[in-house]
Amino acid sequence: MTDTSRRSFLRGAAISGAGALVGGRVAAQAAPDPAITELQPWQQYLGEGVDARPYGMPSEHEAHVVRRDVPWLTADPVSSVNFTPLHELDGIITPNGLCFERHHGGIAEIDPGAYRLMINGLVDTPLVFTLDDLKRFPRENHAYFLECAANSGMEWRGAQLNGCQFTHGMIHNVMYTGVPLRLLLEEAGIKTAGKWILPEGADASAMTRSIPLEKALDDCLVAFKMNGEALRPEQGYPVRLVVPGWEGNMWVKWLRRIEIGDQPWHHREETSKYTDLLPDGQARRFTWEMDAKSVITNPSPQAPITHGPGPTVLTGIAWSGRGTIPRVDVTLDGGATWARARMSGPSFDKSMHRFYYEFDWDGRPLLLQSRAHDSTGYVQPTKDMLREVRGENSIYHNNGIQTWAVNEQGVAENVEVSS
Ligand SMILES: Nc1nc2c(c(=O)[nH]1)N[C@H]1C(S)=C(S)[C@@H](COP(=O)(O)O)O[C@H]1N2
Ligand SMILES: [Mo]
Repeated sequence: MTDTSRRSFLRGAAISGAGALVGGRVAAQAAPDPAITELQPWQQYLGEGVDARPYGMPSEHEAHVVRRDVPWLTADPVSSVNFTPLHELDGIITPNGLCFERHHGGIAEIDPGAYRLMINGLVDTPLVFTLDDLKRFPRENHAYFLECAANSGMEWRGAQLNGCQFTHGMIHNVMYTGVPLRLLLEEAGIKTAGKWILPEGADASAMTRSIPLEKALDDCLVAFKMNGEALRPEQGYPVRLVVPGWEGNMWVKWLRRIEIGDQPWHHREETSKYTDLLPDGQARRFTWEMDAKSVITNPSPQAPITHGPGPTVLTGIAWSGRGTIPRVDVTLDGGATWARARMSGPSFDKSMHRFYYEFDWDGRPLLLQSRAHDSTGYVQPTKDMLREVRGENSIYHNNGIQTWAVNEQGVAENVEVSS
């Protein structure tokens, strides 16, 4: 190594404090690093013992990693939504305390001893199950994403909210344990005329949605565990309906009753809400499946590039209500050139997928986008392509490609680049 190259190498190391990235590797420090040479406070006391934290919480240094709401979106927090901090997470599982919440009448606090699930309507034998009764049926474990159909709904007419937490955070991905709904329906015996089910929530909003019997018998779960532990009150404790791949609104929380009928009920949440007005004045309805979608979570407006030019890790999530995600493409230049991202982590049906793209940032502005391909061959559309078909009046089911503009400082912003 020549003298000059050695000097610039050392300068690089000194500036970054904890060791500079040189050719992708962390170089040793030039000057003594007090984080190494000084005795740190936590080396000088005995820490708290094993029972100090009977239910563990994240480090105090992670206190900023929380669900957040957008106060002006809704008039009252009991009928509102907050958002999963996607830019702080990795892998595919959403921790229970960070799953976004959407309530129409606040959180019902149910005494599990007084919990009952009724099955009535077009059945041979109307049944009532306690929580203990449900736990005597064979259970299954599945990781599924739940996405509110209104996710990205504020972005239809152009870029609006500055952060993937707010543009895409009405999603969580959880490992559920539950009883296949099919087993409970078989226990009651569906009459030949029975073609639809109406799950109903025990909260003050008494959430109800019509679901075709075919889906109910296929893969719906009556779930009582999330990521191994009891459902959180926010997510429907003690029991919620899991409707894989379909819009979050149908995943009735605090599930108290399932009625079987011969036709849909046309309730509020499937007429005035969760429908989209098309340009010709007709409304799309019963749009249950969530189309393939993806978003880059880092870098993003809440997670700028802070390390300057050089090796950079781009990551994000992708999902489809119709299957798995075998492929995600990313572009750094607003769609002029695309590269294939690296998928990492389990690829489950109707579950979140994680992708990475490592690149050497030259410090020039970037226009970042990701594009998901699902196992049916469907490719995530641009926002312009969506608007061509759907017009400008939609709120729900916006799965268009998201763009983040990154400037020379690494600051990222929500913009729209679409064609
Ligand atoms: N009983 C009941 N179930 C409900 C709701 C509700 O308000 N009450 N909200 C629905 C909507 S619109 C969505 S998007 C999901 C949100 O689930 P989460 O709060 O676990 O994120 O629950 C659905 N199930
Ligand atoms: Mo929703």
